Amino acid sequence: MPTAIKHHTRCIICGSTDIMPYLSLGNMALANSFATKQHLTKPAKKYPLGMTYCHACHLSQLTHTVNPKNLFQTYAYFSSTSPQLVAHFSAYAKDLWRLFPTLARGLVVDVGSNDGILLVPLKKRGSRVLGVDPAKNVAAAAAQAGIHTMTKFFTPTLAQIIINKYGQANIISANNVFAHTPDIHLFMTAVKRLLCPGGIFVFEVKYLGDLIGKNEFDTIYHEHVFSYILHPLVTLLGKYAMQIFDVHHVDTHGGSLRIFASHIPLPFAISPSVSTYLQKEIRAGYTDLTTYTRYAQKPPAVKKKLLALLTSLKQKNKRIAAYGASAKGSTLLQYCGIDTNFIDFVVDTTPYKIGKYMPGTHIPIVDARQWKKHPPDYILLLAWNFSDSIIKREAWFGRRGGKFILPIPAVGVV
Ligand code: DWN
Repeated sequence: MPTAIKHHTRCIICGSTDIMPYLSLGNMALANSFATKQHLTKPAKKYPLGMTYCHACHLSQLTHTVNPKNLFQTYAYFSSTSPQLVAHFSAYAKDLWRLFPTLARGLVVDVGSNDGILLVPLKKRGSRVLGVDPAKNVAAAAAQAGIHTMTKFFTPTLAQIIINKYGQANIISANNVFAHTPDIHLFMTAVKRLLCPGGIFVFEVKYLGDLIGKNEFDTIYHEHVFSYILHPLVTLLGKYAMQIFDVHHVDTHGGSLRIFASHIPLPFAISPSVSTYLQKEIRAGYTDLTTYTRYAQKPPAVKKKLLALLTSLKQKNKRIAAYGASAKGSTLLQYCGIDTNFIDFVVDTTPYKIGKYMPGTHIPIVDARQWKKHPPDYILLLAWNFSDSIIKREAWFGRRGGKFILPIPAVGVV
């Protein structure tokens, strides 16, 4: 089995050795490594989880990265489990057809296509679509939805195979995968080869500006090799004679950027949004290490407040459960040391996760029926990014006196 973990002493994007660690969340089990019953007796493999800042290109990257073969060949996350995400990607497909109708009619390759959450609405609108995702179990769900997926990692070799069979792509999309790829240069070489002249490379990434601004430290886990601001992405694409020409903020996953790029010379005008974001990032201090070292004091404050709240509730014999067996939930629970001493179970609607146990803390994951049979007094919203819709859909719980605990951006009870 290839080496599981790699410690980085250089910036992966620009190669500088002038990188400085600024946050450590401790040793953690992989955020989507849900344990089965027979694994409960074995201690979970844990890896250091921390961030470094590059003084040269302003990139935040993990101190240690895990071999993607250990993370993505069977995957626990099915994007379409969350109705809000299905709606988001349906609107995304509509936007692509509205903004680039001629390109959208051609071949669209979605890298990290998961269960086809973007390709299904694109295909319905008339796009020729192809998925790329190494997770065979999730690709099988895409196939059920009528989407063909090449179950490989995205490499220049795979790009050539796609070109030989389908031709170059008019649009390459990559959503919640561009931050997951340690060998981002291999990925970019593949994009450069596969994207047709005049085509667009559009990708969504969790925005570090929101992570810092809204204290979303639980979105740091080993799958997220990079936590991006726009500055290092400009540097990265420039290395491949590509340029960003538009940036939109979107609400997914606590706040993300949707970024549009193409080959130089650009076939599109550069939107003012690009310089606006770059200037905002400088003003906000995101190109200055002190912003990150100052931010590093916030996670311990959340841990202290959340543990104090849960401890006081347990002292009053309150029953507490959690909602959303999310990757971010794995980070939050492990970092705060919250296990079955506090939380009886985690509710989730993902069939793959039900009956398994949270990574590292081994809290059982149950389906919605179970918690309705034995409702707790409090429910900790691990999927806080969907809190509005969850609280609305589970209003019955509030009506019977149940309370929701929101951990992020600040600990509170609603
Ligand atoms: O990059 C990634 C981000 C973008 O998505 C992946 N590495 C994995 C994933 O992270 P996550 O697991 O933190 O994402 P979610 O979408 O916040 O996870 C929500 C969890 O809650 C899922 O397991 C589905 C579940 N859920 C549910 O059971 N009922 C969600 C909703 C909205 C619901 O109503």
